[in-house]
Amino acid sequence: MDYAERVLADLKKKNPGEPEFHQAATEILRSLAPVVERHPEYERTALLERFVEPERVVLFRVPWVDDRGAVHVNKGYRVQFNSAIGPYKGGLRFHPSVDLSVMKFLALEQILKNSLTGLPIGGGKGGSDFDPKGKSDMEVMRFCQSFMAELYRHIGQDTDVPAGDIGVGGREIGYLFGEYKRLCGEHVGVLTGRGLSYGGSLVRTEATGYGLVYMVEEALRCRGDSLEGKRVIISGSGNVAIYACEKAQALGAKVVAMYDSDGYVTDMDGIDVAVLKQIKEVERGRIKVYAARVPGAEYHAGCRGIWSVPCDIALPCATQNEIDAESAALLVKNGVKLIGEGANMPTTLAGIEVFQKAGVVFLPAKAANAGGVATSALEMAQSSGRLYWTFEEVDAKLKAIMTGIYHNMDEAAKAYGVTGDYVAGANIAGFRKVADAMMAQGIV
Ligand code: NDP
Ligand code: 2IT
Repeated sequence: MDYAERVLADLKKKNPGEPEFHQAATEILRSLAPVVERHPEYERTALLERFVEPERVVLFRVPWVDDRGAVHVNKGYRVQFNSAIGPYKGGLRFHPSVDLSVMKFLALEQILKNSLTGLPIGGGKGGSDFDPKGKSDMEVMRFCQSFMAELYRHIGQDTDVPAGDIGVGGREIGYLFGEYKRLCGEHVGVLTGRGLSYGGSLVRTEATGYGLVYMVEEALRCRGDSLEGKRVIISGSGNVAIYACEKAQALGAKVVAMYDSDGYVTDMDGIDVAVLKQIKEVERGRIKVYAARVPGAEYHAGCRGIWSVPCDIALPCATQNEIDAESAALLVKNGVKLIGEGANMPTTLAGIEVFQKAGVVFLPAKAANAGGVATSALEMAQSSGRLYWTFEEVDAKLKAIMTGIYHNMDEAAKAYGVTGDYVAGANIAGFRKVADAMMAQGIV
């Protein structure tokens, strides 16, 4: 068995019951096999063994009181996975499905994603199994305050900088920041995705969705094509999905279907983004309402059916493993030409294989959704410099970063003889910088 396969087998044995972590590690380590073959010093210094073991995992309880006075206890996590190239950086996810496996897969992905941005940020992730759905603002605030009452001692602007993810948006970041400031007495850039009135950056809200579409646009441009007239499906209807929809349509595409965890809507005229934002951002409502408000739109219960809607491009922007081999085959049969992953690991390993065998252009999450964290790093730079850049300045930097990542992974794939395999290209390109930094820093 070669070095990468041995490390993978060992990882599975040492971390039982962590399927998402195994899945992410399998994809990454298999891509890295040819790299470690060219660098025997990596095996001598147990570089891969160190790379797949988090530097630190913080696990804590989060007690909070609901509006009726009942006490609840949730689990809190922060996985500080790798700080070779910069302070730990990565979002916080509040969702009932959060467990150690989910946290570790997200943090592992984040290491390579953050490296791909070219900016000095290490990899981390955190969150809780708390479900913000159906909770009042005051319940969410009390939960965030309790979460931060423990987390504050593990983070800092130069050590670990959390941000949002599923279930954590502007409202939650505000409550978390307020509590951090009260406990530490410091107004610093310890969280990103902050509001514009207290240190946030323009474009951070739009960044992941816009960045995804900038990469799609570049991939199409390199093939003599464009978004003009393309039919697009976007899963999810949260932060990433909304701004992917907005940008794709601004560039001439029609987004014909979107979903939330209850069901999906179709709108063959193209989703009305103003209505979508009103429902999702202002009312915090369900996607079903969209079909009731927009003539011609239809609602279908259950979200899996979305992949049966014919499209040229699919942008999964909700959660992990939304597209399995069966859904992938359906998309291929209906003519999909490009997949851009906005969510983290939305396609199963078998699903990826279906797309790649069919010659579909496949832009993997750690490259395609890196625009969010890249803009977070730009927010950190503005905080440290005590200054603000204009929307146009940040947007231009985001676009340059996304096209840069595309070419970086494209070239890495070519250099290793797997032209067009962007899964391998992204893993290799991201890993090279982390490996260099780890080698330079000794056995730590
Ligand atoms: P939001 O909480 O804003 O939106 C999440 C969306 O996905 C909602 O529509 C939600 O539906 C849906 N969803 C979540 N879980 C499930 C599920 N198990 N089944 C079906 N639908 C589900 O999160 P974001 O938009 O911020 O994040 C979406 C994805 O993008 C995640 O994978 C995240 O890790 C990734 N990402 C986010 C970045 C960011 O900057 N925010 C950056 C890079 C990646 P419902 O409301 O019904 O739960
Ligand atoms: O998955 C991700 O890259 C994010 N949720 C964004 C992380 C960040 O620190 O902005």
